[in-house]
Amino acid sequence: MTYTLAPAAPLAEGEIALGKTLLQMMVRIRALEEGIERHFLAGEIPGFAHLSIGQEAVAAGVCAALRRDDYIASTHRGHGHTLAKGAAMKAMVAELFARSDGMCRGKGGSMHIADFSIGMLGANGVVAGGFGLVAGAALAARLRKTDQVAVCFFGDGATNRGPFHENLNLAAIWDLPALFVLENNRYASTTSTAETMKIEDVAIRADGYGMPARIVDGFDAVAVHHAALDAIGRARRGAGPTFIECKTYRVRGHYIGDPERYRTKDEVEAHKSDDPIVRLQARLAGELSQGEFEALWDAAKSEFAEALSFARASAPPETGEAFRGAYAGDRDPETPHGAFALREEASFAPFFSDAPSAGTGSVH
Ligand SMILES: Cc1ncc(C[n+]2csc(CCOP(=O)(O)OP(=O)(O)O)c2C)c(N)n1
Ligand SMILES: [Mg+2]
Repeated sequence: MTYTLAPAAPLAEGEIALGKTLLQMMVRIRALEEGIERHFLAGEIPGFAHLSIGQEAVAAGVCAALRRDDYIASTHRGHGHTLAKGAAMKAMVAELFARSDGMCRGKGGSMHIADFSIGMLGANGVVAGGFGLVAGAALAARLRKTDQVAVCFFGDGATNRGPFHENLNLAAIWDLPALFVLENNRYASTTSTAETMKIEDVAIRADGYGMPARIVDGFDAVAVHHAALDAIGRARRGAGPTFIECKTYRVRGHYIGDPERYRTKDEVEAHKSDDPIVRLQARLAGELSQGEFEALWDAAKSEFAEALSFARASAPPETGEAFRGAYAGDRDPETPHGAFALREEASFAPFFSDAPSAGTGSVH
């Protein structure tokens, strides 16, 4: 099977408002990540941080097609997905600063940030770690008979790992309400996909599982959004999962501080004109003045500045916080062993109505 990449169409008249919304989200993501970059380099953010600069159209386009109660699972490069799913920037920045007012009370950081209240199941330090979460969330939605949809964001590198194949197959045979969104930025850390795959379009892998796939221009937020809307509508109707390959490029290094010895400056430079913000601004030209565009930026920068003050004013977590949330159920951080007792007492409803009761909650 072959897939073609549809060229970007001019914005239809009815798409102006959508275009502005997507542009605003991409500007917020960019302002957040440029801020993260500055303060990481200043030594204020511990751990690692991976930026999605250049790839914002995917997060903005897909998440604008989702409801608050839909689910997403993200990657190690998840700031854009998290913000676009509806997270508060100040809770995100405080989390990256490892502070008690952070989204995960300072224990998750950039790579393990999560907010279940908005269906954000987590960024993930494990490459391909999101597939099982998404298949599970989609199966849960089906069994609970809700019409929620679960979206998995992942990179090209993740498609060479086992969980990709196992979960695509499961999602396909069970017609799960899932969407698999590949951000093909042509690199997995320092390795070009040309060295790890014999194929140009990863989308053909979906065909092996009987799952429909599409390839979209991942720099075009509107095109990504339309592809996501179709796929999400399909999933909600019970028609099963879809695979979307977004052709994109990461303009920054793999992580902040990456010396980038595996690609040339010219290659990166050549992609600058693909910038999804520049491209959408150009397409909105007659409808968005330079002043309005600058106002979008000013608002996003002020939002980051407020988030920064919030993070700096927040205290580091207490030591006992380390035990909170480690096991299912609520627990007293002073008596972490109580968590095991809670687990033994818990009894969960079986997954399938004809399955025997799981009793203690262990389902084999
Ligand atoms: C299971 C596993 N193997 C290796 C790593 C180290 N690692 C972190 S990011 C990364 C590259 C992932 O590439 P891709 O999936 O294309 O995502 P991208 O970084 O391009 O967004 C690797 C190999 C890891 N975190 N987890
Ligand atoms: Mg990649």
